[in-house]
Amino acid sequence: MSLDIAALRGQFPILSQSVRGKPLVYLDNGATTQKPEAVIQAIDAYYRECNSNVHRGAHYLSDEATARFENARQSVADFINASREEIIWTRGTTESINLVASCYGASLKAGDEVVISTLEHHSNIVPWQMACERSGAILKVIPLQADGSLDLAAYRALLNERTRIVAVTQVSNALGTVNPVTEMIRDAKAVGAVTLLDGAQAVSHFGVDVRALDCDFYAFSGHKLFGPTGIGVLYGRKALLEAMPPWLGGGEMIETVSFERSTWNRLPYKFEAGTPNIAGAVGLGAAIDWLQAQDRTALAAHEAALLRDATTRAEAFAGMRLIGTAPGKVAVMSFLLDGAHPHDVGQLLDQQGVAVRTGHHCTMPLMDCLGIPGTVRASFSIYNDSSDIERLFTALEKVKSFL
Ligand code: C6P
Repeated sequence: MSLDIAALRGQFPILSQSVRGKPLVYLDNGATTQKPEAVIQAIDAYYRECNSNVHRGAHYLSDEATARFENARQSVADFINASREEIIWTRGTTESINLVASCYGASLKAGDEVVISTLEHHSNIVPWQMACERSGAILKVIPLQADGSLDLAAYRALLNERTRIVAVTQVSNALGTVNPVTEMIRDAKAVGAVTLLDGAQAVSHFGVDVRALDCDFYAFSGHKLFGPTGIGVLYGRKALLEAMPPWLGGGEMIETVSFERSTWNRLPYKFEAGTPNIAGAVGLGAAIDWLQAQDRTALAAHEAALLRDATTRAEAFAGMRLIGTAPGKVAVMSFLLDGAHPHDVGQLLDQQGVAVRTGHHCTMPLMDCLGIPGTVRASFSIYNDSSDIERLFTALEKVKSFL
């Protein structure tokens, strides 16, 4: 399959518009990706053709909605090599991690240890702080090296028989560092710890196989994977999900209810109380089916070439400092311009039609560790091309002259 990025980009209607009088250059893909026509149509078709509640109605529309909803779950399961019953719909990565921190975290005891890393997004820090506060467990943090990679020797030194959970991101949203998670999971398992991977920034860039990774939990969001907002996934190893108490109580998650006691539905419904985001699930299923039909190896190579090109230009750009230079990083160029606040740089780029994110990227402890208030972050996706990089650097030259 040969790559035709122009044709691929043409499938994303939002990208063909002008903003502030300039053709849009969208480099904020770490925050959310844009949606292809196939996803927009799947959501539209759901509402036009079969909007109904799932698993409940004794009528055609409900059967059809249920089929689309459950087919989407199967697409997710195939996408990460899990089984259907191990795929729980959530609102996104944040909710998925909170579910594990609450339900698996309920078994934590005083003196147990939870290991996270300096690279974590707030959503893989705060739920664990809350779980530790409830249980008396202790939070341990893997330190960072100068290039933005984790200090693996320090990680190994943190692990011991008290380590109950290791929860780390697969890819850093702020720096693009790809963590050696296979190795990290093996080390965690050697001390009997359960592992959770935050896959929010990984799934859109390369294939993920939860069985090969051998992780216990894997979390990601639909909206960073060309799907809609408000839908996400928690993968959990079946035996662990079965042993965990449910999270929210209500309809769907029960088998029987009496005023004396209730019993729980089978997996995955035990963790899906209430009417789910049906259109969201259908949209995410369509996004995954669409992505799986692309040549992902070629797209990953395309993204890597974009990052190489951008990095080479950045290194030659006077006054620009790259933040995070770990080998093998993906799709993110975080930087600072001498004497300029990231926020001002972002605003001046926006005036030229270039969308980036600025600030701490919900990684305040990481920024503290780096001794900076934040960065300007250009994050790339499969539909970006060399003209976007060209426009970014032309705009940055102007920013420099303004400041
Ligand atoms: N990062 C960014 O601009 P939600 O909001 O639940 O879909 O995803 C949270 C989340 C968790 N982990 C990582 C590694 C993430 O990057 C994110 C979201 C966005 O970097 C918005 S802060």
